[in-house]
Amino acid sequence: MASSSALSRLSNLHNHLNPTDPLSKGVKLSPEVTEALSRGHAVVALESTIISHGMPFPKNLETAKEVEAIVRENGAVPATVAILDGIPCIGLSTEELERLAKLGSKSQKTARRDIAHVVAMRANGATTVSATMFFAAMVGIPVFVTGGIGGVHRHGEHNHDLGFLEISALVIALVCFDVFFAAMDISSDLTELGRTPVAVISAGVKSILDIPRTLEYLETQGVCVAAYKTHEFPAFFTESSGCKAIHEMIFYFIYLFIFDNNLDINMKLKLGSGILISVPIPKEHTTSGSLIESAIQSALKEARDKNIVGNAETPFLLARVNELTGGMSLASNIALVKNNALVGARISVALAQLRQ
Ligand code: PSU
Ligand code: MN
Repeated sequence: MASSSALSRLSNLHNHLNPTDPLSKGVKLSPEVTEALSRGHAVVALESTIISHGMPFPKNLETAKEVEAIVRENGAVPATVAILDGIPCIGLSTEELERLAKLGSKSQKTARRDIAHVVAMRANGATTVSATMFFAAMVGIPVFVTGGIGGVHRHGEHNHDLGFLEISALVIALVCFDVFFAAMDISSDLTELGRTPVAVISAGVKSILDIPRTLEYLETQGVCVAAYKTHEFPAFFTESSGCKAIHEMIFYFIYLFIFDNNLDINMKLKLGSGILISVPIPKEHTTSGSLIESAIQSALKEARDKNIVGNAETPFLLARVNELTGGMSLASNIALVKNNALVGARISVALAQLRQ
């Protein structure tokens, strides 16, 4: 039989999961987001790992505020998502945004798998793409803007159950040829796109990742991948990845997406999957491809030398690439996030008008 203290802890948790929540779903919506959703106005979800783990303070706060301002200027309401003191918040006040930006990596990077734990611990969690999509879908926000999504990490295909001979070959390869065999690390952003009907606007996938395999995996997950004004899938810092956007959806697709009500059809048919709309970085902010590539190679080598793996790898690589490019990659990152916010806000407004 459960002890009374265990029961009282459970009931505390129950109360904790039902804050002043109009939807009684264990989440707190800002008054502005509540009103916009109830009136059917455009709302754009924004993630918070990019604030806490993706950029240094105070640039992170400045960027988060500017991104929210761009969404507003273009007629939509921004809904930055984060878990504060264990409460999933959808739409942050300026004070909450500041708190999160200052917490930086002291907040827990929160993907889907981490949500329940962060809530139970009443901790502060910055949501990644997967967790932000989850909360956006829960409250009915169909459009979500980010910088870049996670993907399939490089060299994951070499992950086997190794026998003695294979291990010996691996050691020789490591020592003599500096060849690295990594764990099979596939971001939960990709599986979330396969199971959650939200349109995600991003600048594609960083080349710290294996882009062709990321696209293959998105196909496996049944995710519609579109590219904005181009046939090519962008590589975050650069416009080209050498890979085609799977459906070769060019500019007009955005309009098809809106006017054919692609997302609504997606929902009516209960496809259940998300849509990835990749927007290339504006030309004037492209970082030199070769500079980025050599910085990525050095950062990847450092990560494996220091044995930085799992969810620590992406933040480490982002920070190192920025240092190695003398801050150029951060400037590009900020520029592309703002551009994505502009595109996402417009899509969200058009979608809301269509639904009126
Ligand atoms: N890529 C970026 N910037 C980021 C991230 C990815 O260019 O800030 C963050 C996003 O929150 C993304 C997460 O959802 O990293 C993916 O982490 P992982 O690779 O551990 O799944
Ligand atoms: Mn991972």
